[in-house]
Amino acid sequence: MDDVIERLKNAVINYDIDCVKDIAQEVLEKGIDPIKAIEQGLGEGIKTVGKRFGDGEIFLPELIMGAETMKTAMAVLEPAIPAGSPGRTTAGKVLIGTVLDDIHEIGKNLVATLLSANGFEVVDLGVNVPNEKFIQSVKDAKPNIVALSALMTTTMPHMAEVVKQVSASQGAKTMIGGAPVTEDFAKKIGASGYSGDASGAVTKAKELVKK
Ligand code: B12
Repeated sequence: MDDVIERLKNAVINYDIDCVKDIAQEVLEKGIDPIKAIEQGLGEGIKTVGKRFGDGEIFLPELIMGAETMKTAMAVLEPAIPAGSPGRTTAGKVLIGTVLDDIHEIGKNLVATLLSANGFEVVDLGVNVPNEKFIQSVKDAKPNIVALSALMTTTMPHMAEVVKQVSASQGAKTMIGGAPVTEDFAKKIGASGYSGDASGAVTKAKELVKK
């Protein structure tokens, strides 16, 4: 792995918020793909922090510091993600949000950024989105795809409810993701698509708009 990506990962693990911005700048100066740096550097770092939190080795303040460190670097790297060719027709419209009672936004934002960069029009409803808001927004915005993110096993059931209602109304295709979400769960609740990462979400979205 590139030394700079390794340093990005370690900055998140060590909550090194002072240095992380400079390391992210270095990524861009060296011409390293920002998506690779986000996924292999920041993403791997935050997974380590999450595991330590889950194992009881660290507590909420440290978890928050790890997330803030990641967000600081994302603010530098995300704008550098190459956009699709300007002026071309949109690849489709995606309504995205994190489900009710869930405030995790980093993965959802990354998916939204990559979708936009690949020519999709993205309507981002934010986090902690009530099921009814998703349903109403499908009616208002008429997206091709509704993309739902959940990071907690306790909030995944909201996905099932939104998918059920959107499918029943045949208003749009549905795509789900987030760390605890699996392909099996997606099939079980009848979602049209699933991906375990942001690049895969773009591939899946392209497939779904063609269907
Ligand atoms: C960062 C983080 C936080 C931050 C969130 C900051 C923010 N602004 O988003 C803070 C500190 C605020 C936080 C709070 C909490 N957290 Co937290 N958090 C995490 C952590 C460490 C990383 C999540 C993350 O950002 N990952 C990086 C991104 C890039 O990855 P990702 O989200 O998985 O997204 C990728 C894919 O999943 C996919 N994807 C994501 N969304 C979508 C959507 C679609 C449509 C598709 C196709 C793909 C896709 O693409 C993304 C890019 O590759 C995880 C641990 C983990 N392993 O996930 C715990 C974790 C999710 N948190 C957890 C918990 C318990 C909490 C708290 C309840 C803690 C507390 N006691 O208060 C609160 C929750 C509050 C709430 N109501 O939501 C638990 C959940 C356990 C469970 N029940 O399932 C975890 C698993 C930690 C653990 N091991 O215990 N958390």
